Amino acid sequence: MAKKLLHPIDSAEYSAENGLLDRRLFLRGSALLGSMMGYGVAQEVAAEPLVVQPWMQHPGPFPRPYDAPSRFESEVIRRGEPSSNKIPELGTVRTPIHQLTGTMTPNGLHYVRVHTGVPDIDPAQHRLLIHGMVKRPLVFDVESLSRYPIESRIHFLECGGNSELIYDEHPAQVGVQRLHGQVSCAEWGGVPLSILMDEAGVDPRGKWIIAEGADACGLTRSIPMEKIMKDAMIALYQNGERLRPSNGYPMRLFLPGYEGNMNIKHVRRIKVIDSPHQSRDETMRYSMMRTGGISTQFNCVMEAKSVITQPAPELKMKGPGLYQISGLAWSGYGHVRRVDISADGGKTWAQADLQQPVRDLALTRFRLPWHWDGRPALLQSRVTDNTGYVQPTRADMIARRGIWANYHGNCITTWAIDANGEVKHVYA
Ligand SMILES: Nc1nc2c(c(=O)[nH]1)N[C@H]1C(S)=C(S)[C@@H](COP(=O)(O)O)O[C@H]1N2
Ligand SMILES: [Mo]
Repeated sequence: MAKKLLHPIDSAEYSAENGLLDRRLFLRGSALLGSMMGYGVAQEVAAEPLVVQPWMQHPGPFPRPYDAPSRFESEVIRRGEPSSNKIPELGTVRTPIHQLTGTMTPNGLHYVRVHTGVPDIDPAQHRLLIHGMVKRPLVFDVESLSRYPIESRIHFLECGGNSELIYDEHPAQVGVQRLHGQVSCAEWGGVPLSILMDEAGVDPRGKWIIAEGADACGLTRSIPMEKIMKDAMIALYQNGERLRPSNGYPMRLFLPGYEGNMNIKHVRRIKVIDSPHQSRDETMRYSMMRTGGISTQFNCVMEAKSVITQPAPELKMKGPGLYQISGLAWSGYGHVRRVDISADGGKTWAQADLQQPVRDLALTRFRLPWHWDGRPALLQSRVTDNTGYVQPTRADMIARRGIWANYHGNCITTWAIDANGEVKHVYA
């Protein structure tokens, strides 16, 4: 049922093969755009069609004290499963990134990785101890911490195991939520940890800290002192309200750009030490097996990555015509400098528009208009960050790391669109 465009698109508006258009086309809001959108999206009407609906005939209820999404949005949810049916409290729920736009993750949809479920912590009973190689061991509670200067910063958080399926030999037939949904972005409010460390008086030989959570798993990770003094935070707030229980209530360690696992939730103890502790989560887990049997530890920084979230396998194309390709890009090294999009499996590239402002260590939204002619296409996105790091192809990533690395899968993802508009994960 392919209709014809009322006005054919000027060839000058195309920026790469297979229908990728100029990134400024939507901004111009031209008559051309109107005629293109008219192509099967809006309905043309002959007479006034609006009806007086039941909700216009009676007042609705008074607003609830704490609101929840419309009941018609009940499919916009985190999805996930326990990692093993022997341990039902260990698992992950992922953010529905294909159903969101912009850059911020609503608190109820922030991804969650838990090793022993979500603890029910009474903030009045919770304490944070700073000790070890310090002059003055200190203990804080929520109230005393709240008297320190609070800062708010917008940052992404990504699990080191996000996108682990990208290492599989065959492309996993899952959607973008399952494949890449262990990344979220929020405005984290809290106390810069350097202030508390200075008050405790760190021994110059104290080059690392070990942080411990108050949940049953006793998760512990070693973190270099340099990072702690640079931009680490004890976060108390998430998008303006107190942290959600599953994201670390009442306080968590937040390390901008660092592997999710190191961001200890429900943090209760920070001990200054002189060398890494070699805890379970930095030896058995979160170390990366490389080709030749070498394993690397403390792969702290989440490298640059991008992913197209619309279209995605969960979102079937609705017939040929004009689309907006949209997605997320980020880098633990700094900020996104540019994102390029290909519709022909990486042969030709068009520069995407970046939602402003582009922030350091935060999710960045990219968008590009696309005229899909209804024929098969291979969509890819590729980010370049401000340090010049370019997101690798899958082949490059595997060549560098081997197939057993499991963590930090940050290569380019390919979505294959077939003539029926189905979107499928493939390797290009
Ligand atoms: N105390 C504690 N901290 C934790 C975890 C945990 O299970 N317990 N999970 C870690 C992992 S693996 C990740 S990816 C992040 C996830 O943070 P989120 O659940 O708020 O998204 O928290 C980390 N910190
Ligand atoms: Mo994680």
